[in-house]
Amino acid sequence: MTQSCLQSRLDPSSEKVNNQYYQSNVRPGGFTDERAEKDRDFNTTKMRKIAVLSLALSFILCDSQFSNNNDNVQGSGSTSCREICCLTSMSQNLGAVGEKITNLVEKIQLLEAKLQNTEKEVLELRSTPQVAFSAALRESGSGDTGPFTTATPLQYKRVFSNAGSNYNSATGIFTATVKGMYFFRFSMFNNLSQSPNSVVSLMKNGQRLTSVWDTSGTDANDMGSNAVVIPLNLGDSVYVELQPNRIVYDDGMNYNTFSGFLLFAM
Ligand SMILES: [Ca+2]
Repeated sequence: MTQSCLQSRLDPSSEKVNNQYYQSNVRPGGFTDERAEKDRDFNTTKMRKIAVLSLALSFILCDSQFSNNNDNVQGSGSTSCREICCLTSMSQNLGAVGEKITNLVEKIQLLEAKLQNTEKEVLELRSTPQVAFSAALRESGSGDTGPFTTATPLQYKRVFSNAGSNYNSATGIFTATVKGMYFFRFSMFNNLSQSPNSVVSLMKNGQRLTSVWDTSGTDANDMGSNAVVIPLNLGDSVYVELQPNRIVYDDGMNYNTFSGFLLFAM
């Protein structure tokens, strides 16, 4: 009975447990994961090797025990009793090894599932659109910009960054190529005159969002900023508009800036 038990552990038919385990991983479409099949063959081979080694070890241990017993009590006991004792010991060893292997296979399967989730998240992060830009008004030199008789988009020429190339320094206009939620910020420095005359507005598709204003008082060197978080569709445009007959000043200090970036796609 013990031998048949051992044979069943070494017999390929004993893979039923493993087969059931892997069949649970058959995908909804009815296709078995090829990788899981390879892993199963690999684990089965390993289990066989471990079982054979355990069997050999059990024989050695058992033989050693019998030698000691024979030294102490010569002539006592029969051959059949020694065999039963030996097989019982082997069966216990194999049972313990089998349990450990089962636990290891479960842990490996769990780690594989976690790794697959991590790989999926990395791919999703890599596929996230990257949109961000920042620019200052003047590329070089100093002086006023304006006045113009009509509202005019300010062309921020000194581009610090333009990931995604959605900002056009030739027009001063940001055009969305990704539908999503965006952050925009701009700053304004007045015209350095004793009578300030500066008004700029942040515009979306020709509609005013926010403004910075300095047209009264006797002080100069004032500046301010404003910002928005807005949703944009494909093709929406955002820019900073200098209002009619207004002026802004800038130089190498880069007081007037226009920046924006995609918060998340929608
Ligand atoms: Ca002022």
